[in-house]
Amino acid sequence: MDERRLTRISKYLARHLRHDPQRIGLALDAHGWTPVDGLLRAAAAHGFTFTEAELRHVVAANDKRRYTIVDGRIRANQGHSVPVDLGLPAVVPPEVLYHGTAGRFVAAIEEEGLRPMDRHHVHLSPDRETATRVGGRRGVPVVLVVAAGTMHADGHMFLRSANGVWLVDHVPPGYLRFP
Ligand code: HQG
Repeated sequence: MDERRLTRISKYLARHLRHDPQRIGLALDAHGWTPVDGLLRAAAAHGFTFTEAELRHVVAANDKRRYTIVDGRIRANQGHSVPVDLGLPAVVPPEVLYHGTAGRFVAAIEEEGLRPMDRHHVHLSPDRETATRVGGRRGVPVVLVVAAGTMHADGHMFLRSANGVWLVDHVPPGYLRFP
């Protein structure tokens, strides 16, 4: 499959499995799952037709493993704005994690810490390289170092998504190191 079609299907999945299932009349269950055949039908009925083989290829080839298919159902692994309970276990984080942002947000983050904004959680990366990529989506990347070990010791709960993104409710400014 050509790269452009792959990306188009992946972005279509992000939109409808994370943010706006209702736009194509899709229902997600409490844990974010929806039947694959229903998704294919709903997409086709709303003007975008792709096959189950293409869908499976996108899920398998996705650079960030954003989606999982199990038993004929599909869900996004993280990044939702609609309320879903991913049922992720709390895990002990490494001593430091990273957050990539853009320079123009830094002043507000120094003031308020990291907030989830439109998502359920603040997303943290396991390494600088990933954080730089995440921050680069929004401008010149700035990488913040998060004292995850100390946060955890202080009682903050950390979750890890199926594709290795760390999730937390909020990072108060005292746990952040700015460059
Ligand atoms: C910033 C992608 C002002 C925050 C990535 C970020 C990630 C604040 C933006 C995933 C703030 C929110 C998530 C505050 C945070 N004041 N700005 N107090 N607190 N921000 O997209 O982390 O490709 O919701 O720094 O790889 O950029 O979708 O979060 O710049 O894993 O799979 O507000 O999205 O994954 O932006 O990215 P986002 P994010 P996917």
